[in-house]
Amino acid sequence: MNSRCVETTPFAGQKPGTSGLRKKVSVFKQPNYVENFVQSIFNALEGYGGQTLVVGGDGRYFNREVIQIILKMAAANGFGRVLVGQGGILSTPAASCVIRKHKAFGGIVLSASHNPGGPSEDFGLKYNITNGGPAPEKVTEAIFAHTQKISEYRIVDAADIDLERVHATRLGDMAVEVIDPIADYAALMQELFDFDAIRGLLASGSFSLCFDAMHAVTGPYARKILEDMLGAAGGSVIHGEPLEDFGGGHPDPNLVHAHELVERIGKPDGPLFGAASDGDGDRNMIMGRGRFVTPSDSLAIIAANATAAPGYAGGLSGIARSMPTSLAADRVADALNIPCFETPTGWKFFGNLLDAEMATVCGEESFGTGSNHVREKDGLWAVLMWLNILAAKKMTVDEIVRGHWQTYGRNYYSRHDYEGVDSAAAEGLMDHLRALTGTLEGKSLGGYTVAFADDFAYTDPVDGSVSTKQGVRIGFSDGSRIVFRLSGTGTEGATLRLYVERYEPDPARHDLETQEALADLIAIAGDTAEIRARTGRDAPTVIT
Ligand code: G16
Repeated sequence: MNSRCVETTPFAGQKPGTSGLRKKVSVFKQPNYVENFVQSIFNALEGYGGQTLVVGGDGRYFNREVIQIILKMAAANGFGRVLVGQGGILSTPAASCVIRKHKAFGGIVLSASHNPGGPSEDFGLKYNITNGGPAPEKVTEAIFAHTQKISEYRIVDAADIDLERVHATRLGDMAVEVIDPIADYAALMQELFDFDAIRGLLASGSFSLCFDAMHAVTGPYARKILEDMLGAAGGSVIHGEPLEDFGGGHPDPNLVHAHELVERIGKPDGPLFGAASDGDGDRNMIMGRGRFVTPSDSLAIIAANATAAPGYAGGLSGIARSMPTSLAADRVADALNIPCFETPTGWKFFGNLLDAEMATVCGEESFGTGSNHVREKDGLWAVLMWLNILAAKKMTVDEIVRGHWQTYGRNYYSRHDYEGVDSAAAEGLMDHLRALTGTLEGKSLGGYTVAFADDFAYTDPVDGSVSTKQGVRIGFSDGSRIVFRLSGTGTEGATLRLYVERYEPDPARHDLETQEALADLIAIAGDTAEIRARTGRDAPTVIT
């Protein structure tokens, strides 16, 4: 088989963001664009000769074509074996599971997560390391450095591999195994959770669930695990067929985009439990009848009740949350007398803590929860954890949430996104806030006293690496916080994220409407950051 070196020149802007390289499909489709980035990944790695690479994606438009390119380049670069999901499919947590289980050198995951798919929408590509987790910053920086000086890439001339059936074949000297994308993941879930108890809950007749797969990758996983293995009624999984454009929808599991689920659960005879996941299956939204569970509360509640699941019966070593995630998990950690780590946004920052067994469960406000079972956040894992807790406690979602607030107090929490803002204006707003941080401490803003204000920086407790400029936080003396940062996953202009949180210990005040409860702080945030003047926006595009 002929292996060729192809001359190429660098593309500007192949810099991985919060989670890999995400761009419009039209950008990825430029000749050599994918090849340059994949070769730069390989150039940044050492010691992979003869080793195993895992490849799969969320099935979005362009997934199959890119997989064929990666297979041919992996063969030309000397990998010994590639495991690729049938149909080119692997959910992000399943890819992490396969990398770990088969002791692969690493993996390439194709996804733009919750961003829409299709010829005029988004595509993404990221590298995961041996522990199954997203490459840390030192690796992504090395990849970026290679993209800026690349002059050639290597590829074999060969026919495309048949991805549609599970089988083993070869590409030159490299073995290719097209694997069942669900089997390893489903087996892991069975080890972690009490499937008998969940089966009993689902068979009880008084319980019903609806899982919205949003025409994304989780559909086949959810059908297999929830319907086939656990006995949920046929049709419990909706939008279960993965489509290249997600049916034209926005595969982001929140109250805005998972509106059909929200409508179903709002009906008097609707399901008792509802959940949704995103394009690549790592995010989740949890609902019960009459109750939306914020991702921050979900993390805290999972941490407080995890021992109900056999895989966590021995207790947790610690909890980790991203900085903008609410402080609800910190209160659980205090009660359990375990540490709670505050990391920058991005699942990659949890990897070292999990590897060092300093944390067992992790979560982010951006609808991500997970544990040490893989090194990605995991949507179905969160759903199964909730079902396991519901089965063990024999309570409704609403009862569990209220009970949690009674014990720990409630952290009212909301995120306001201003999408598609002019990039220079957004950077200007952040610079303005950074300049203010040194001047705010002790001052009163709208009646709230500033306890601290800073630009969040993180020193990894395991390897000592430092990440700066991770978002501006303003904390008040009553425990309330406002946080500002720019998204690292958008593909058009800038997205300003404002995170607002207020702590309320008094159960008599746990039933306020969230935006009302936070109204003062939202106004303070708008004034302090000069959002209207600097962005020209009167209101956020999405509120979660
Ligand atoms: C990615 C990261 C998450 C992060 C999220 C939002 O999620 O893996 O850790 O919280 O982006 O990031 P940003 O606020 O920078 O847009 P996903 O699901 O998009 O891979």
